[in-house]
Amino acid sequence: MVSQIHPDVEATATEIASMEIRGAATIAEAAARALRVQAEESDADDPREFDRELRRAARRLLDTRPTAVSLPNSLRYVFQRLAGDTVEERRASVVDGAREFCERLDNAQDDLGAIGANRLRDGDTILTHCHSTDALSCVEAAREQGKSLNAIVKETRPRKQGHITARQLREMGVPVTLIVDGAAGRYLDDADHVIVGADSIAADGAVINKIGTRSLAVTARERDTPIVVAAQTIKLDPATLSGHTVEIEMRAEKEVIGEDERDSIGEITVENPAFDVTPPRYVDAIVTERGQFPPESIVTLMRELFGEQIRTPWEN
Ligand code: RUB
Repeated sequence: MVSQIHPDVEATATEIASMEIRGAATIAEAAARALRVQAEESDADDPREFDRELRRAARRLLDTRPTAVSLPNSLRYVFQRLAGDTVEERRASVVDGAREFCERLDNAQDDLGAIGANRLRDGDTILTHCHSTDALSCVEAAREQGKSLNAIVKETRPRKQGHITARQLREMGVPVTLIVDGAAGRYLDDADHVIVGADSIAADGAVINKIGTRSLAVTARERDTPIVVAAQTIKLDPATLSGHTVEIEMRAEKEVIGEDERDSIGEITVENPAFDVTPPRYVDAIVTERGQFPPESIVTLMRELFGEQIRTPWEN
């Protein structure tokens, strides 16, 4: 019998690949929910078939975008709770595991926000890049504490996620100045903090985030503007403990330039890396739900949470 991937899993995978579902935490939550639907709707009649279906669904979800480690971490969390002798027991364990994962994700973001908010003072100006729910959670918590903040928001070419950030900051009552990416250097002197999210954090404390984060961090360091990375612990990449590097997603050329415009220029190469790596020396603090850490010490937390043995249960 060929194990079936549920249409909802297929739809979630398509939406992650096309970025209708995007951002590391949102992707993680969608993946856990998709695995739950796969389990709930499975009509496998023996546990081995049930597990085979789950593994296929997990591989389909993993096959979408390679950089955000929150995706494999979310699947790993659910698989670690897979238990029982019957299909019904195994189904229940996945449903509970996925529900627990989503609850923990929400709580972690709130806890992280409360910690990050302590760094922000009344009247401060933040400068943002891309759109990060973890970073915005810090702003939201600061607003709830009654602090007034201003924001300079980088547009974030080519997909302009800065527009999402601008809209959400406005909803929080934060005045926003939107700038093109190249203007960041000029506006850094007006900023008290650069605050960004992360897709993955390596064992050496390097931060993998939206392309442009690295040059922003380097310039911010030159101006002595602190750079804060807001990242729940599901952004910690346990595979980097054993020397694996994080794959940087290369996206379609057409996100950068339309075909007609490209043809009018002549023969050119277009490249569109979605993420870059910011070395730990440019980062002041990584704010997690477990506290804030200098990037160089994040490895201790990573070992505590994941151990040295990294399992990939979907490969069996
Ligand atoms: C999103 C991005 C975000 C991180 C963190 O990239 O780089 O900064 O994913 O987001 P993309 P969050 O738009 O290509 O997915 O804090 O919401 O997890």
